[in-house]
Amino acid sequence: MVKELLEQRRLPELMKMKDGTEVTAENWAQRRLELVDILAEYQYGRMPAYDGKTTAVIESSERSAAGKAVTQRVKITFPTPDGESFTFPVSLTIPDSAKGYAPVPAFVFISFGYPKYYPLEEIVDNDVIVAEMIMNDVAADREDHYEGGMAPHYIKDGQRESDTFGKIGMWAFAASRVLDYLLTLDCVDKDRVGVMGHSRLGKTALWAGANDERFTHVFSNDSGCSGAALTRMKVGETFPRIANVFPYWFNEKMQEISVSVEASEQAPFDQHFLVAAIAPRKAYVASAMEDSWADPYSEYLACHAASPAWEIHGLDGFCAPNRLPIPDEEYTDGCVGYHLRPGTHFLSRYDWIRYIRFLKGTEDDWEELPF
Ligand code: GTR
Repeated sequence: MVKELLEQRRLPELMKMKDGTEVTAENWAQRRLELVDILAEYQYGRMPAYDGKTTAVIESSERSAAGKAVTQRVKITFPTPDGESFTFPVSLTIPDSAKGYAPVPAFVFISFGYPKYYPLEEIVDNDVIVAEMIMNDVAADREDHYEGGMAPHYIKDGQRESDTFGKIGMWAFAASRVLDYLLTLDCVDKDRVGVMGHSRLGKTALWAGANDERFTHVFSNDSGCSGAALTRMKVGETFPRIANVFPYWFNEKMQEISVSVEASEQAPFDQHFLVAAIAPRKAYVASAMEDSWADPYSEYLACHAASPAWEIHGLDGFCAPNRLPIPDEEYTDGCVGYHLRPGTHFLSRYDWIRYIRFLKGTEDDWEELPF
């Protein structure tokens, strides 16, 4: 059934190089770069080159999560191409347990900064570090003609080339700067560092993970259109709609492929390219049953369509049945995790708990997670 549903979507071929060569484990690294390049060209814009000189200052530190952790306010600074620098804050919570012998997993959580659900105590009880970065501290989530945040250091007078990045690219770039800092900390397990975001920030987490291979796990919560959901035959939000309402999230060329639904379905990529660009690392896509704007089935089918990118490495890709999912099902046996939460568009405790499990990876550690 899944095969037929995917055939109807007429997706661009994932497992062929641009020159037509079959994709194998040997040329995967090259194919991955092709995927990132095509997504940068048509949708998100290119990531600026970076020399790696990120610095951090701990501004304050306080006990948190009922006294089981410390939350630090850290100012992250990175040099910008105009010879200046840009600084943004991160809220970094380190459980006391991380001061033990073994380093612990960590999330870079790209956040709206207003109460979407953020279960700090559960995260801390499970010996996981979380670094929360708020999108508006990096670049405002509105049409500001690239005058605020990090944008003017990269874009002069609001004038962009067709492949200059937009806000999604900026938030993703900043997530990598948070990662620069986390990777300097002894308490962080470098083999388990995930990037996570909800909705527009789920799109951002996928793009951050596609670009930065140091993220070992990538979590997309209800990311929908131009996130994990296939564009071809998608229901709910479409490219013309998203490109019209949120042009500043994307590059300029996104407008050209978004003049109509037909034009967007002719684009030389679909969103399974984005999920696949995370291979052979771990990806997790989560949907909510009532989130028809994002389209849960188009997210689920994208996971199936991306799965060969893991299989060529001899890994299990997306281990899910040959049918559409029903609410409360989760598939986490392969390198691509998925769940379909009952309910609406939201980042809930239900979602977080499954992300913690997937990031930790070992069932022994799950005892304190009630569902
Ligand atoms: C909506 C947008 C979606 C999604 C959502 C969100 O307005 O159409 O693509 O990103 O916002 O971020 O909450």
